[in-house]
Formats: sequence, structure tokens, C-alpha cells
Amino acid sequence: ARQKCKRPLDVIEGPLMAGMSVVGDLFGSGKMFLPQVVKSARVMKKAVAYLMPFMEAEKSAGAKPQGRIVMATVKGDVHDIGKNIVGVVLQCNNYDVLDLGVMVPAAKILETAREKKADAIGLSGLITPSLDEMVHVAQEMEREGFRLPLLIGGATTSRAHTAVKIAPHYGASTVHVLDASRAVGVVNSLLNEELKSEFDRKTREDYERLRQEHAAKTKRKKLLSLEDARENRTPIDWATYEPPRPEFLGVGVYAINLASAPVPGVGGRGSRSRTLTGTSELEEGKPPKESLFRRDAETSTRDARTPQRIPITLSDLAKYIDWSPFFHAWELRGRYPAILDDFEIGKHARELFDDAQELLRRIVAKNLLTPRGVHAFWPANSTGDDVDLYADDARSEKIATFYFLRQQIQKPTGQFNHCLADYIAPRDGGHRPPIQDYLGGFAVSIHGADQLAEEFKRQHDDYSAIMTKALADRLAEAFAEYLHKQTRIAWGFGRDEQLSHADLIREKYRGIRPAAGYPACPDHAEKRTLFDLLAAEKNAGIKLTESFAMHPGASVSGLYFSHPEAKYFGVGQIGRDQVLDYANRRGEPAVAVEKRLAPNLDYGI
Ligand code: B12
Repeated sequence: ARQKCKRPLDVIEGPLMAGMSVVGDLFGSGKMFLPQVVKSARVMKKAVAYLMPFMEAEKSAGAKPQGRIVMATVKGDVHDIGKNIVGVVLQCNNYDVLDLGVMVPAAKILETAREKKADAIGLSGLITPSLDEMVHVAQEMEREGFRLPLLIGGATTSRAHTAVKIAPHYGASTVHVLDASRAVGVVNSLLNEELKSEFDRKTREDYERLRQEHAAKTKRKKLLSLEDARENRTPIDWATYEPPRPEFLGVGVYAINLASAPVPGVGGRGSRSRTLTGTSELEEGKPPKESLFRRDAETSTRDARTPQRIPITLSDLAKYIDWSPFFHAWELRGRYPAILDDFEIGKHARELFDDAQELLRRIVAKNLLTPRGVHAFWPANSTGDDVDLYADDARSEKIATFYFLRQQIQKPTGQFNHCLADYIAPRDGGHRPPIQDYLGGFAVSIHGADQLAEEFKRQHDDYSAIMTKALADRLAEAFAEYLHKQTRIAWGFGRDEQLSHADLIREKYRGIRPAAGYPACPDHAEKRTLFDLLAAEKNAGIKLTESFAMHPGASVSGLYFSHPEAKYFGVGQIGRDQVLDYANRRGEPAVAVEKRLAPNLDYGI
């Protein structure tokens, strides 16, 4: 094409842009799917990269974009798959996207927007603390007199939150964008002279209605007092129940190469470090034999207080992947494996899946990503809505407390106001000594995805970069599933478990693993306690940001409960009485708690 056209720029402005415009239109009208769009963008980017030296030789500037958008994942948050996808889709539609990356402070976003003469700003966030940071960015934009449209996106955001909490702080257009397929339509409308005022008027009307609905809903909802909710706690008969005792107490560390894994420092009080035999088999690239791990798990004595060091490989984890969310990340809705045979999208799902398998094979064969994880068990008893952890079975020395929240919504007769503490035997349940119950905890991570994705980006291959991160997320979740299975084996009741892959995904096992931030324990701050107990930074290389996001992004952490009646639930809305009680238990000012739990409050702050 370069030789056929007069100037290299003509190739971009001619066939390439015409092609991308077709892609953009087809995607916008739902006739093309996201993976194909990102693949088309790869062709475009590679072609532009090829043409660049010719254009430089000619000193011609690139094609003129439709507009410039500064995008960033806000301070404290590390997630960028969604933002990156939107970036690629906007680029396909000839927008110049300045992506500032993750954990970006408000000042940097605004400074760049001003300096680069941006036409719009886009913010992304995955976890609830990011919502507050987005409010802050909006306030700063107002304070500094910005008039650019503000786009809000990311898994934790919503139209309602944008309308109620963000838009009122910023005078110019503020719009929530649900997903990549809508991003282009919204940006086109906001930046088009003829369309923008009508689009803005409609959005404002819509958001005003959402604010009114929100206010009405808040007034309507009647919560139980905390006292009454506690009266209606999950009824568990502790008198007839003997909790399982895990086969070890303290910390177990999982790493691909034990030679490089640090010696764990928490939980193994007064014990010497037990290392596995046969470490020569654990060099990078050589998967350990299955029997090596089994031997370790099965021979640990019930009283071993020793930190365990256990080998893990990517191929161990790959078997535990739940593929359905992988397709959702690529905006292909449906459940795996049925999605592969779907009448409408099956062909595209298959192509995507084949590409994913190919990259996964390379990642596993060459150890391009590194799993690191840690789990632990502690003697535990509940006290009210809290769970206290003890140094040992004497239970005289308390080492930490997890603080939980209780549902306060009015329930029909026969349903209960759950709190995670209900699933741990109470300390003052009339038993002397208290029932010997235990709590487990874990943190797992897949390291190296950012670096690998960067390498793909350098080759102008956003498709593989996004695929890498999506696979790392799947492997992180698979790691949590895998470790939960090892945990059930260590409790004892998991030894004879006969569950298929599908049963595991449907969580047909005994016990639960709620994570801080998920609906049963919405306070992300509990991760700080968990991380200290697990020495997760040292043992799994995971860092917590100021918003309690885990870095690297492909990380999961949570708690293990073993009681057969333990189930997942959402805490939902809570009243001020609970907020004050919770703040008091944690020894924190109520305002700090209100800030973190804003989405759960049944009153405005
Ligand atoms: C997959 C997933 C993960 C993956 C990572 C996902 C990722 N990299 O983005 C893993 C397994 C690692 C994970 C971990 C955690 N997760 Co998670 N996770 C999800 C899940 C199931 C899907 C999210 C996803 O990937 N969607 C696909 C991507 C492509 O979509 P997206 O990011 O939303 O982006 C799209 C749009 O939002 C929009 N968009 C995004 N950004 C932008 C920006 C602009 C400018 C625009 C215009 C549009 C736009 O367009 C994108 C493309 O369509 C959601 C639940 C859900 N159904 O949403 C929970 C969820 C996001 N997770 C949640 C939580 C709590 C966690 C953990 C804290 C749990 C824990 N304690 O371990 C950790 C945090 C990890 C960390 N590093 O800190 C909560 C967050 C809410 C909250 N209460 O904070 C959710 C909502 C689950 C829930 N219901 O509670 N999680």
C-alpha cells in the first residue's frame, strides 16, 4: 500500500482509517465483537509503526485525530484491563488516547490534561475506595476551573454512583460509561459540536431522576437496629458441633522456586523451618512431581507449628481456571464451555479461547509469569461480631482481631441477619474452655503480567497485552481455588472430596472464602490485618496501596471459614448505630469508617 500511495500518511488516512471506521461502525452496531476489534487495532498499530520511519523521513505529521483523551486508573487502584480495552477501542475510532497508567494522583491527571490540551478526561477504578478518589478528581477539576467532559468507568462504578456522588461536584458533563462498546458513542456525542448540548441535557435529566430515585429509596428502606439484628443472628448449634482442627497452624508459603522464596517469618513461633526434600526438582521450569506436594500435605502432623514451604507451578493452577469471567472481560457474554457452541458468538468465543490457550501454553512452558501465595490457620473464637485470633491453642494470647459487619435489613420470618463472625464458635458460649475453632487466611498473586504486557505493547500488540493480563487474573483466581482445596485437605474434611471442575466453580464444597471488599465483608481495611498476619508482602511479594488495592493487580486475598453452614451473603445497607459501634470496636473515628463504607451507608454523608 505504501508503494501504491503517494505519501505514507495517505496509507493511514486512506485504507487504514477506512478499515478502522468500518470496524468502529460494526462494533458500535453490535455486529463485531471486542476481540476482533482489538485484533484489528493490532493490524492498524503495526502498520502505523511500519510507516512511521517513512513519515519521519518526509517530516510529515501523523493523521489528525478526532480528539484527545487523557485516561487513568485513579490513585490507590491498580487495575487497568478495562481502561486499556476502552483505550484501544477509542484509538480504533481515531481518538488520541494519552494513558497515564495506574495509581495516578489527581494532580497528574489534571496537569497532563491541561498541558496536552485534552478534549476529555477518563477515570477508571475497580474497587470501592476508588469511588471516593473519583469524587476527589471531580472536585479538583471544578476547583481548577476545568470544563472538559469527565468520563467515569470501571467495575465498581455505576450510573447511580456517578449521578449521586460524582456529578454534583463538577459543573461540566460527567458521564458514566458502562463498557467499551458504549465508550465511542459517548465520546463522539460529547465532542461533537452539534450533538454535545443535547447529549449533556439528556444525561443531566437522567442523573437528576437517578438522584431522586436514590433519595426516595433511602427514605423507604427500614433497617433493624443493630441490637435487633444481633438478636436475629445466624442460629448455629455449637453445643453439638466439633470444629475441624487444621493439620498445621501458622503459615504455608507457595512459590514456583523454593530456593528463591523467602523463609516465612510469621506464625511459626518457636519452630524451626521445615523444608521439603528434593528441592533440586524445584528449579524454575521443572514442575515438581505431584507426589512431592502430596507427601508434604499428608505427613504434616496435627501439631506442626512449622511454616511450610510448598512448590507450585503454573500448570498446577491452569487446571483450576474458571473460564467464564475470561469471556466476560472480552465482552462475550455466556458461560464456559457452552459459550463455545453458542449460535451467535460461539465462533468468536472459540477463536478467542484458542488464542488464550496458545498464549497460556507459552506462559506455562517458559514460566513467563510467577505464582506466589501464602495461607495460614489460627486458633479463633468470635466475640460478638468480631473474630479474635490467638497465638496458640491455650487461647490466652490474642494476636489479632477481624471486625465484621452484620446485615441490618429487615428479613422475613425464618431468615437471619448474617455476619461472618456467626460462623466461628463464640468464646463465651458457655463452654469452659472455649470451643477450639480455627480461621484460615490467604493471599495469592501472579507476578510478571505487567512486564510481559509491556513487552507486547512495545511490539504494538495490545491484543496479547490485554490477553496476558486477563490470563494472569484467571490464574490468580485459580490459585485461590487451588489453595482453598489444599486448605480443605488440611482441615481434614476435604480429603475425600470428589468434586469435578464444574462443582468447584459452583462452590459445592464445604466452607467459604470471603474476601475483603466482597459483599460479606465490604471493608477493604481488613486486608491490612490479614497482610500483617500472613506477612504477605514478604511471603508472596504483594503490596497494599493506600486504598488497600493489591499490587500486582492479579492478586486475591481472603479468609477461610470451615463451618458447613457458612455461606456467602451481602451485608447491604447499614445504619449509623452499626457504623458507630464498628468504629468504636476498631478504635477509629466514625468519619474514617463512613468514608470507606460509603456505598453501604443507609444515610447520606
Ligand atoms: C475479574 C475480577 C477480578 C480479577 C481482576 C480484574 C481486573 N483486572 O480488572 C481478580 C481475580 C484479580 C480480582 C481481584 C479482586 N477483586 Co475483583 N472482580 C472481578 C469481576 C468478577 C470482574 C471484573 C472484570 O474484570 N471485568 C472485565 C473488565 C474488562 O471490565 P471492567 O474493568 O469493568 O472495564 C469495563 C468497564 O468498566 C468500562 N471501563 C473501565 N474503565 C474505564 C475507564 C473509562 C474512561 C471508560 C470510559 C470506561 C471504562 O469499560 C471496560 C471494558 O468494557 C468483578 C465483578 C464484576 N462482575 O464486575 C469483581 C470485583 C470488581 N472485584 C472486587 C473485589 C472486592 C476484588 C478484591 C479486592 C477481592 C480480594 N480481597 O481479593 C481483589 C482486588 C485485587 C487487587 N489487585 O487489589 C469487587 C469490587 C467492588 C468493591 N467492593 O471494592 C467486584 C465488583 C466484585 C464484587 N461484587 O464485590 N477481581
